[in-house]
Amino acid sequence: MDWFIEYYNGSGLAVRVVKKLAEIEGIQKVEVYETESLGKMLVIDGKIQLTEFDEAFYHEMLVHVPMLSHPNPKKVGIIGGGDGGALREVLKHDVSRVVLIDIDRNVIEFCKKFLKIDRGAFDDERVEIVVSDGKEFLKQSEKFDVILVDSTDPVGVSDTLFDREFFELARSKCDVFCCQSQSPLVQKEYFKKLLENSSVFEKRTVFLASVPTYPMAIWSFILAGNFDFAEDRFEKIRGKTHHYNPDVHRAAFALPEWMKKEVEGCI
Ligand code: SPD
Repeated sequence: MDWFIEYYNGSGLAVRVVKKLAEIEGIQKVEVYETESLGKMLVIDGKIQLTEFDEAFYHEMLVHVPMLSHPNPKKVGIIGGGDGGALREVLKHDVSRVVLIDIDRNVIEFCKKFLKIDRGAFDDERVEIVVSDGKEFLKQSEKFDVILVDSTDPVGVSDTLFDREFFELARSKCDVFCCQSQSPLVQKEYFKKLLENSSVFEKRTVFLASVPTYPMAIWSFILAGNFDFAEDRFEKIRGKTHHYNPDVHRAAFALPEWMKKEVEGCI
């Protein structure tokens, strides 16, 4: 058995792999592995995007925190998220239309075939899939109640989803916005760039989640726009989540001292 190792700044995570199930190289290198203890694992351009073991930790926080911070989300845009995990979670809500915009068709096709974490979400009649750059799509798109950004790291094809122009567009196209904002421990420069660029939203904040297979296991998200936690709406999804609940939602906004210092002056 081999080890898959993802390196960060002088440290990393080693995962024992049983076998590689598939690999394709197009605009990104996409790999799916069977691992010894974390289930299937999706890797894009050498970075772990998800494992079956902990993908719910990430996807449920990315989705349910903003979805329960909007009074009645019906139309949702997901930028990135070609693996279908965020899509699966959005469909647990009473939505009428979800548009998933991913730049890489290979990710969608591969995940549908080898990963299957969408659990049928790609075939739901409320869903439209668009293969496009997210920023270009937003320039001509309809308005959404909620926009979620489920991207890879901001190197390569995701780059355009991290600049100021993207945040300005997103602000004009939704009421509530949420993006993954990288590791606040080992990817500080990306995190700060996102904090700065998201300042185009009058109101925004940061929350955290533990995602064991992401760099240093602590992941950050930015929530922006006209958000307000409507806790009573949790009743509609009670029993359907693995990780998310209202206590976890509230706790996610409690920032440790070292992090408060990081965001000081930005929020
Ligand atoms: N380096 C890990 C970046 C992970 C953020 N995106 C994950 C996509 C999973 N849907």
